[in-house]
Amino acid sequence: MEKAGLAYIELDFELLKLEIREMEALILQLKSSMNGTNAVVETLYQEIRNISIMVNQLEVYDKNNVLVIRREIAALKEKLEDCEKNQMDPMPPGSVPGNGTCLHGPIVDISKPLVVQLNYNGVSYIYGGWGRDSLFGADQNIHWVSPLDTNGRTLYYVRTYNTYNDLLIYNHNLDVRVSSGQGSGMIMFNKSMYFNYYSSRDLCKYNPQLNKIETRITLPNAAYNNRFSYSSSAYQDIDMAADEEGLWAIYSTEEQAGNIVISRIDPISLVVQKTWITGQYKPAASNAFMVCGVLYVTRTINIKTEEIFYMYDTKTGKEEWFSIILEKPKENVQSLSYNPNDQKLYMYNDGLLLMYVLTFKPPQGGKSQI
Ligand SMILES: [Ca+2]
Repeated sequence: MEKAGLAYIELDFELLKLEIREMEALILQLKSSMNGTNAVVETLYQEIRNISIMVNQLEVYDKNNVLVIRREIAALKEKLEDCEKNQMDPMPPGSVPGNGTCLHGPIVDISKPLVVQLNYNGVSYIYGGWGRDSLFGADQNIHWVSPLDTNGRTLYYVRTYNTYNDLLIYNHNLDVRVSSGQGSGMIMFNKSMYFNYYSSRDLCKYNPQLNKIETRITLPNAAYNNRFSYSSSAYQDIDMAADEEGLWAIYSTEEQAGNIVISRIDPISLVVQKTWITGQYKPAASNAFMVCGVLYVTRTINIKTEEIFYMYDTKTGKEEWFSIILEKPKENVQSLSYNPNDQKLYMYNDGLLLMYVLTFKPPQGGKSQI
């Protein structure tokens, strides 16, 4: 499916619409053949409707994103085919739905860290971030690494690699100089880097291909300049995050007395769409990330151990305290981000690039939602 998707060079929205209409017909057929409702089919139905809306919007606003849509359509088609094959039991009991879906429960476990490599600048560059494109459906071959200046504050460079193997042998594709970001809260989303602009409460959308800031806008009331950063990383007042539901900013304000504030951000305009207030003091946390609209917060236990200890669900407004332990080879967590494409966490740990695999609670305590 992927190869077929990539072969579409020209924008052919009529063909895309035709494919979506075919998928809609198939999913309706599947729905009517089921006895009662089925969570997988219902979600697929919703996803197909969403992509139909997205295609119409893209046709008007952003034709360059057709490849992302093609990948999503390819992924949806595969899911549809799986659904057809397993019509009687699309999700066996105890299984956890795949990447990009939010049918599962919260995080219940985390792997040991995979130490991918030391950042390309070496051991002195202990601050920074890294990862892959966190837009669901984005090209996952591209890897980005962004060590901050040794002052622990200034973001000057973002490096990208075309493949994981290129990353491993430091065979880089592109170095761009950003003028300038602040802190290690940067993230790549739909090929752009999003970060806090230097010495301001502004958010930036930076296009590495064009080497320019495309959008810069103030994040209203956000504290900045190391006012409410995390416990082990300075100047990360604004921590950008992405999950299955889009782009987020994790930060704080004077009004909330340093407690974590979450805002959902429009990826094009950077305008705040909605804001949630949590009861967790940000400087007491070491970092945070979003999964399926749920904020997860970490804190330091000791120099070898972190703990995911707090979650806040933006759908219900409920917060919860719990404990999942993370091992770390070095003392300080400089950045921690989730990628909905592989359901992994990416950590920049005093210059080391680490990866963790998350395990989620199966839906409804391990039973299929048939
Ligand atoms: Ca983070």
